[in-house]
Amino acid sequence: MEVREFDSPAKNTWCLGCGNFNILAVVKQVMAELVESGDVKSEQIVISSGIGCHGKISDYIKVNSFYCLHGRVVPPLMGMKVGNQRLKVIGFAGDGDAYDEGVSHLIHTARRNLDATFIVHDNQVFALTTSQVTPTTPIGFKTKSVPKGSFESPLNPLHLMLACGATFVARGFTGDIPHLRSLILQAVRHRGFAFIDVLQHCPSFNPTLEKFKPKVYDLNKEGHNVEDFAAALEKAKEWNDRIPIGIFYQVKKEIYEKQLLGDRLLAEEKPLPSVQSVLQEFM
Ligand SMILES: Cc1ncc(C[n+]2csc(CCOP(=O)(O)OP(=O)(O)O)c2C)c(N)n1
Ligand SMILES: [Mg+2]
Repeated sequence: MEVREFDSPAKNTWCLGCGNFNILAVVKQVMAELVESGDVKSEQIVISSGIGCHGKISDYIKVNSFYCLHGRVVPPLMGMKVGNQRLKVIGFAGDGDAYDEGVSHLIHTARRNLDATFIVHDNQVFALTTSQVTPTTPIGFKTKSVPKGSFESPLNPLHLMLACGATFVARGFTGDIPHLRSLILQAVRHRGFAFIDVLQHCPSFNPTLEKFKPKVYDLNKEGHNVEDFAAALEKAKEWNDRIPIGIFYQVKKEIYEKQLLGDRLLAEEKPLPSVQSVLQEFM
C-alpha cells in the first residue's frame, strides 16, 4: 500500500508552512502502514472532521469521511462504531472545535471509552475565522478579539481527558514528525478512546514552532510509567522551560460498543429495520 493512494485531488488551501501539512502527511503514512500490516482495509477507515482550517483534512485524504458541523466531530464517530464495530474511526478537531463548541461530546465519549482516535490540531487559536481566543490560548496572547492580551486561564486538555477516564492520553508536536507518526500509529492501534493533543504551529496567527522546539522532550524516553495516573497528572502540569510530549497515560478497559452490543454487527444485520419499525418500538 502506497501513501499516495490516500492522496485526494482536492486543491489544498492551507497557508504555506501550516502545521496541518505535517499532520496530514503523518496520518496518510499511518493509514498506509495500517493497511500494509493487515490491521484494516482502506475502505474500513472512516474519518470525521470539524469546522476550521483543520477540518479541511477530510477533503485531503482519500478515505470515507464525514465533514461535521462545528464542534460535532465526536457524535458521528459514535454512530459509525455502534453501526459497524469493524470500522477504524479517526476524528480531527481544532482546539476551538474540541474544547469550546464540542467539549461536552468529548467528555462523555472519553468516559464511555469508545474505540476511536481523536486528534486535536491545537494551534491555540480560532484560525479559520482569523484569530480569536480559544480555551487553550495562553494568558497575554494578543489577537483582534483581545487586543490587550487574553486574561483567561487556559484549559489543560490533558488534565481534562485524564479526569474523564480516557484510556490513551497523549501530546504530539508538529515540529517532530517521526515522533508524531509513532504516536498516531500507537493511538490508532489502541483499543479504546485514544486522545492526542497536537501542538500545531499556525504561521499566520500563532507561529509557535521555533518557540516550542527547544523546550519539547519525549517523556517516554525519561522513564515515565504510562500506567501511573498520578504521574500522568503531574507530568501534564509541566509547561515552562520544558514541555513533555508522548504518551502520558495508557490503560486497558472494556470498550463502549462491546458492552452495548457484544459481537452484534448492526451494519450487517438483514433486513435492516425500517425507520418506522424502529420508531414503533417506542410508540
Ligand atoms: C456553530 C458555529 N459557531 C461558530 C462558527 C464559526 N467558525 C467557523 S471556523 C471557526 C474557528 C475554528 O477554530 P478551531 O476549531 O480552533 O480550528 P482551526 O481553524 O484553528 O483549525 C469558527 C468559530 C461556525 N462555523 N459554527
Ligand atoms: Mg484552532
